[in-house]
Amino acid sequence: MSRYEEAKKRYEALGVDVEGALKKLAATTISIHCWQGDDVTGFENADGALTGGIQATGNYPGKARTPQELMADFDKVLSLTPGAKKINLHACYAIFDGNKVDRDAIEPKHFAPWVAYAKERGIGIDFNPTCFSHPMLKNGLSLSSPDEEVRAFWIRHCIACRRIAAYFAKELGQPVVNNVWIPDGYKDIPADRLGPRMRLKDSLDQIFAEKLDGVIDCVESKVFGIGVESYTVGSNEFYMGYAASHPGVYNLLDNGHYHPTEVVSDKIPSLLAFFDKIPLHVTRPVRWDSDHVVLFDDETREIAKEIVRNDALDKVLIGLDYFDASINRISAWVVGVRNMQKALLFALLQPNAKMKALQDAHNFSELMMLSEEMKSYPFGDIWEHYCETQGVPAGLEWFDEIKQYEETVLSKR
Ligand code: RNT
Ligand code: ZN
Repeated sequence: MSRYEEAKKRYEALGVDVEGALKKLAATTISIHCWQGDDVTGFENADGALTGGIQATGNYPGKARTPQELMADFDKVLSLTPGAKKINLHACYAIFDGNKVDRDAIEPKHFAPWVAYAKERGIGIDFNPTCFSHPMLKNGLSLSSPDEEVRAFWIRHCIACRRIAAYFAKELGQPVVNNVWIPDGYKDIPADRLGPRMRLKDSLDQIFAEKLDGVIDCVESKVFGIGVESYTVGSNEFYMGYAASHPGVYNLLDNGHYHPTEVVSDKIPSLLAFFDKIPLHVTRPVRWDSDHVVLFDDETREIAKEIVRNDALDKVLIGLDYFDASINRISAWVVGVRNMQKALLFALLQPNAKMKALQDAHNFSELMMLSEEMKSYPFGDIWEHYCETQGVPAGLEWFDEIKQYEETVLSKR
């Protein structure tokens, strides 16, 4: 009997449907952020420097500098990760071919090469307005700015982005998550906390006014950022309230955007009581919103468990959001994508019905015993089998491809 067959038997003895789990996993789409490939710089400026609102740290050689390089790198990621995937783009990844326009004038045609890329690979696209790293981000403010010229610019940008998202949806025949995140906030204690939020609310109302097919509108909150330590306009309460009162707008949860002891795994089953969709940015905050590579750690597994045991694989839209410039970027991408999928598989292989029954019977002794014993069940054998059936490297050998690509491609950049 193969290791897979043996492992399968052990899980089945606990009532786990292993083949059903693998089918569900293969059908679950992970939206992979394009910005791990170039430290969130995009293609607008030749120098590729971030100028405000967001930071990346590290200078590992070989970052993608052109659409062609980013697409080639992303192909490597696709070839080393199992399961269904989408590519998540930011507006700053527009491809201008010499006719650059400003962000408030971008059009679907500037993303036509991405549509061709996605079509050829049979994958979907998600999208994000880029409200950072731009001269119109004045005093660190965009959609909440008291300067009406600034605020109008970013409203036009976000409207343009929704139309581009609708174009992706139409071209690719699948819904597109369009996520608004803004860096707006204040370093020191503000005198007016409501005014900026009322301006943001008005901006969002204008942005979402047009009805567009196939666009899943999202807003992403944050607790604080470097330089905006005292006040964030788009707080959790603000966007939760906005989403709750605007059907069709969803509150995107980034697990780096809360106080360090708050967990997104517990927010998922709270939101499931009220929303038919919960978009996620899965990341790894190290002491703060540091955007480290997603690991197979406790919280990633807890997030996966809440998705799986609440039968919410079709309601929770899983996106990744991290950017580590200090290590091989393709390796960073692949580790995080594989870990998200591993966490989902781990969750699918738990005797979830049995565990729920133990909770309802208030048998917390057995529940603790069972969940701890499950940690050393032969999960790796099922994972390796899954990778083989998906036609991707199962174990350590995927890193050989990274090393080879670094030697032949990345080191030449
Ligand atoms: C920033 C937010 C946001 C960005 C991306 C690039 O704190 O998490 O989602 O990381 O849009
Ligand atoms: Zn995020």
